[in-house]
Amino acid sequence: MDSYELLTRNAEEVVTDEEVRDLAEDPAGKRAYVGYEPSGVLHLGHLLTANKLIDLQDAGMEVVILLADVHAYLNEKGTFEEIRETAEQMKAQFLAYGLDEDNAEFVYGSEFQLEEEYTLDLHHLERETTMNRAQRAMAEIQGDETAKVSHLVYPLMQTLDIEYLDLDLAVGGLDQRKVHMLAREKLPDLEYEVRPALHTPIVADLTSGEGKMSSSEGITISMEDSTAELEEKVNAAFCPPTRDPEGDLENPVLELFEYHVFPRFDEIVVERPEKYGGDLTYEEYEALAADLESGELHPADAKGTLATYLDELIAPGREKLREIRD
Ligand code: NAL
Repeated sequence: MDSYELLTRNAEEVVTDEEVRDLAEDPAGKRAYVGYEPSGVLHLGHLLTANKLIDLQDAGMEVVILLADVHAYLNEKGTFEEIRETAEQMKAQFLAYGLDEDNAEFVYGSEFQLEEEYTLDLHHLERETTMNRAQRAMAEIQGDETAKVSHLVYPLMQTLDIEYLDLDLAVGGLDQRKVHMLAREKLPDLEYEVRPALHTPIVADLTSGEGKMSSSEGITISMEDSTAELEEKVNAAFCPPTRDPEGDLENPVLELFEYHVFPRFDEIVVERPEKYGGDLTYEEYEALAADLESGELHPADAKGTLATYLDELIAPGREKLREIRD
């Protein structure tokens, strides 16, 4: 796979394609970031962007993982001490998941976000941005509760971080796109450079295939799940025999194969007894999706296989969590 393909595979959107093509010409040593509000347990949403970080490392880039403690505080995720503690657990789980430690830098937001120069730049951005614009940038990140002033400061700080961490590429889920567009619009006002952004897809809700998978409502799969819990969740998932169900529905089982399993394994084996046709082996997502559509692969076999591979992916992190908690 060439660098451009590695950088962009499974990306829902790149802004702009031309800028990312330039980056792919010579990715060695360039820096990409993802930021996370610290939480004690990683779930599939985190792992989707982590898969992209692994692609970027494979292309020779350095990745910067911002443990966004101040942002989590602004978004009311706990006391500062609680957030700090969950950030350490988060870092341990990312490394267990397979990020290459030699090409990954973990940074706490509070290491630089409380400095005088940063604060003055932030106030400058506050003067340049309407409340309406900041609120819109934050709409998909914040919960449903009434916006506080902290929710307006949040996207402005995320904008500034792109400059302060000296990055060449901003990575995030599609829910981060409005912040990244705000950054592209506002950083030039402070005479800072515009950087390209890459957005990963948001996986559909596991049981309905509708809307987005979320850790706060509905079901997600996390590093905390036992093998049995994981199997139970996958077995209950919505999986029509098509990749394009009607209306606004998606096939979450296929999405998990595409975004979580195939990027991490060279080959997927569906184990079946001889009387049901014997084992099936796939090197590419497309072939598996086509077999599900044709009826060659039964949804129940697809789910069983998905659970097995997801379990293998989360097992090291699950083990790490146990160690930390004991
Ligand atoms: C991501 C988040 C917070 C701050 C950031 C700063 C720089 C780059 C990325 C960042 C978390 C993200 C979320 N907004 O919703 O999880």
